[in-house]
Amino acid sequence: TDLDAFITGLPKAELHLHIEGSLEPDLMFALARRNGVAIPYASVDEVRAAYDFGNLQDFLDIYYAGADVLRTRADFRDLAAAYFDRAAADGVVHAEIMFDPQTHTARGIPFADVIEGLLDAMADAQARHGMTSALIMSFLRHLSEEEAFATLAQAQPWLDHIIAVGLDSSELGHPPEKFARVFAAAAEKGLKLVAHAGEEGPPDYVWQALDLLHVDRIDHGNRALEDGALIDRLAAEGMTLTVCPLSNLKLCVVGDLADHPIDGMLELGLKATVNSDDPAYFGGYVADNYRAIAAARGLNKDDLAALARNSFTGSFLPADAVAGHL
Ligand code: ES4
Ligand code: ZN
Repeated sequence: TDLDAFITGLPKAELHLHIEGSLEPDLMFALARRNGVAIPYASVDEVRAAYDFGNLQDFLDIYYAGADVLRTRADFRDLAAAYFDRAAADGVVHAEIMFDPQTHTARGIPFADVIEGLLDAMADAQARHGMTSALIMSFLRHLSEEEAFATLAQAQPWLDHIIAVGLDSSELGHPPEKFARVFAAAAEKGLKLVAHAGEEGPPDYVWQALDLLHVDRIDHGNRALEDGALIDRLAAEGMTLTVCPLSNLKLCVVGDLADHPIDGMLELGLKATVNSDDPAYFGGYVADNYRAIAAARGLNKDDLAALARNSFTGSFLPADAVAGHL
């Protein structure tokens, strides 16, 4: 349709994407074969049938198991190359992608192999698609502060290739305050800061991300809408929220996309953006997310253009590059 073509043709930045969450079942099988890794599925259909989640933890258990097929620098390159190809086809011109080094270093995969494979694919995406990209190194919040500090130390030789640190994995019981010191250390090294907050966790976790972590963006932020003072704070600061509609549906953060708050966020003056989170697990890439939310909430072209504009103003691109995309 006309709106489909408008969405695909709209230049967009993707700001919330876990590269491990872009592992499609067919690549999972190919890498399992290439690396001689056993996987608990007989077919791609069986994999897809397993992607029925009641909450965030249900998803994370399957997501970490799937990541076990990723072993070599070439695996990380192939994973990211497949994502960049799909993103380019969706009209993404800039992508800030998260990776979870601890998921891999805990299995004995060298940090160097993970990041060098991703950097290979990023250079290739620039060459083949003219796409710019940046890396966000995410700490797993179910692990300790000490382990996050060790990961930051391992990243030291590549800090010029990392734009920001992030915070992901099991939110409930692992508040932002647990990582205040490691985020301060990252900021001192010149890194930007983002954190998942208010996906399943309460508004207090969003306050903590702002006041204790001093984040530059909030990933998700849905539950901030429960707190009027927090809404006012986010709006006054012009804080970007990286919202993920199909993720919210699959993880039961919303019961139905028809009840999704994306347009409500815009009306409240919040800088909401649309992102795919873990597209191989949640049923679609970024254009699918724009299409789904447009259909469910009756968004028009102006709304969609505002969301895309927010994706550039909320990005970590230099000001002249942002201006070039507006
Ligand atoms: C994630 Cl949707 C989501 N939430 C928290 N942590 C994550 N890691 C990958 N996807
Ligand atoms: Zn996420």
